[in-house]
Amino acid sequence: MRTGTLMAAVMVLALALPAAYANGRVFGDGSLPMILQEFDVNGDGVISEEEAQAIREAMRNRRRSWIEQWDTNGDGVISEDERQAAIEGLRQRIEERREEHFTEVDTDGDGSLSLEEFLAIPAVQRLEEVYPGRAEALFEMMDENGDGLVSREEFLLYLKARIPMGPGDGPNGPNGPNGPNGPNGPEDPEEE
Ligand SMILES: [Ca+2]
Ligand SMILES: [Ca+2]
Ligand SMILES: [Ca+2]
Repeated sequence: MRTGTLMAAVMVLALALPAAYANGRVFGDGSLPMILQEFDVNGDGVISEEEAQAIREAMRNRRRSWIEQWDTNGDGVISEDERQAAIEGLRQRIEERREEHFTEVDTDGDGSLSLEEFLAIPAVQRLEEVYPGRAEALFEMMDENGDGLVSREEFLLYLKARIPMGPGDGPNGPNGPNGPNGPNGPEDPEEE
């Protein structure tokens, strides 16, 4: 049931989050989840009532602008077709971002990633720092046909299969849970 997912996620964000984190409540180990950090204006690690209001406001605006975007015929209702179109649009955007990401990391522009190019990706370097040896194993996993290179297709295929939520892995793609791609990974196992 993909159709309800988008709206459901928006509703959850709009309603549940601010309520849960209002009143100066501290999250988990005391650090705020990323989505809330940007609202922790004074940086004390706690969402004050005032900051919680700002969150609610931002969520409302976001939700409104999404609805405006989806309701292409302007009747104030998101029809099934409009919902599908919105999801399709998001899917395309995600794929475009992934394509761009590949182009960025394929530094010699030959259309495939060498191991060196792969290891030069900042996110991969971070992975390697935390789990030494992991990056190379990952590269081999992505290299489906085992020719020692990760082609554009192999790269995209891998992202599609492993990271359905979106290109938060991209250097410029902080995958804010508020990103419209968040609740709408192109892959929804229930539907396939
Ligand atoms: Ca409509
Ligand atoms: Ca290359
Ligand atoms: Ca390959």
